[in-house]
Amino acid sequence: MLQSPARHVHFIDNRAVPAAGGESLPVVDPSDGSTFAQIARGDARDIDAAVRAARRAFDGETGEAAAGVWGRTSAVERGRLLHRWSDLVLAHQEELATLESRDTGKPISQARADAVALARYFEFYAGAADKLHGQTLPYQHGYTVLTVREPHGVTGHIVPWNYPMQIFGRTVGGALAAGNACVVKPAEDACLSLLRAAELAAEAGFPPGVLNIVTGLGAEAGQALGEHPGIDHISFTGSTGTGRRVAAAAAARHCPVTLELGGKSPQLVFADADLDAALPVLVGAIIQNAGQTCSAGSRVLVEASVHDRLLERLAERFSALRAGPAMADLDLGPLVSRRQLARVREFLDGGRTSGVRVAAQGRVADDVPAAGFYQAPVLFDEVPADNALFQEEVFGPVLAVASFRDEAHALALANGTPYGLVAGVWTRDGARQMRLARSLRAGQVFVNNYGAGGGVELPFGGVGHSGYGREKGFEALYGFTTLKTIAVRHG
Ligand code: TXE
Repeated sequence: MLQSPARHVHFIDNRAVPAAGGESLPVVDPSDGSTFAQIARGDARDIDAAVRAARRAFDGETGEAAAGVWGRTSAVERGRLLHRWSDLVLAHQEELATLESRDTGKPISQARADAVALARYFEFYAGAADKLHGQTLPYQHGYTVLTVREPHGVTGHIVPWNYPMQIFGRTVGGALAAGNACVVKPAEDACLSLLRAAELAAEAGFPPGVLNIVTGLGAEAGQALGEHPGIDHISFTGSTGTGRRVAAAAAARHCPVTLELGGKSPQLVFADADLDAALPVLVGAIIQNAGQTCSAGSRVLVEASVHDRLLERLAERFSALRAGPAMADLDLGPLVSRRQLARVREFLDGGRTSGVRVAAQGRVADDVPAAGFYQAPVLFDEVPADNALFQEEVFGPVLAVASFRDEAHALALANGTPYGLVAGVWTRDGARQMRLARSLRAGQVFVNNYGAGGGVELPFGGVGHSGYGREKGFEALYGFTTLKTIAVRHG
């Protein structure tokens, strides 16, 4: 059964399933503030139904381990299914992009790129599924010892609203390739593209129960997923506070967790850097998705001798930036929700009242609907290291610039927040590139580039308040499996 365009319900056992409680939540278009659809308000009962469906798929009706339809599926078959799903996503790129763009407010061309990235994740993990293997280990005479990588079983996935398709792709793609059955709780602010993608999974041939989606509030459906005893692994992307709660709920039953919790990622610009190459990347890294990006380059640290030159050029670019409705496809769209807009404005007010100088500001286009959640980009200069704009994740189009004296000062500033997700280094000095790459506290370091275009193949995740565990690449597959050592004594 297909979802109706305006009333969306859960996706469990390859079927559209209404909420047990019969309640729904409004879906708001951030571009004009209007409610254009409803989603099911899931609770613990819906999560339980989804986990049971996933367990049946993985364990089978009788519950013996790895005896269900999915538990018996070969790696090559899992790869083929992911390939088919990838093709279907590409064939429905415009539909998925339109859904996500309206749901989140992101400019349509960015949503199109996200749909392509979703297909790419499935393509990557399709190819990886039958290349994930253990080893044989040298041991004493008379023994053969081997390791096998086994799926956890049923994995839970809590997805945020900023990049629903991309984050769903990286987490569910890896989990399915490794042989798990999945229960997904998307963010209440952005579910629609994922509900449609799940229908395409069924069309691709994934058996019932292998991929289930329950929508609803974090405190209800999300909390219930984190606490459910039938979940064997949880992958969470979101805020540090919620990540802590999810990890605590999982710890109560020793359930492993992967946490990706955002950051306050710096880009270090040295006097010898190619400023022409750096400039568009510095701006793009904070403006993409209106700054609502976990890996947003939200701090630019610049060597004092080139500070004025760089700032002038950044200010020129910031002044030219325009925010507008998703379909107008300007530099940035609205923020995802009224709540997120209020949160960002609080940071802006805090920055101004603490005396930080606004060096430049972009504009909201003249004709935007008054009820949309628009915020013009803001460039702050010489932000003190103890200011909230320097320390905390704003998650909006707000860039903090600060200058440094030398390499040691740059490193101290860069590492001077509790986060550690991504860092960028701009310099032509090869030895400095490597020194900094090794001493920056971050899960990814980019030299003379930033983000490497998303890099499906590149392990991603953080240290400190940015979380632990790795998404993307092969590394994610290791996280979605458990390693078993088998020692056979044969004499
Ligand atoms: O995040 P939450 P919010 C950061 C960003 C943003 C801030 C707040 O700084 O401004 O978080 O956003 C689900 N048990 N990031 O409030 O609460 C929720 O339904 C289980 C960075 O939206 O972390 C949603 O699906 N789940 C980040 C998901 O958690 C719960 C992306 C994320 O919501 C839950 C998003 C609970 N008790 C926000 N409470 C990144 N790393 O990119 C909520 N959820």
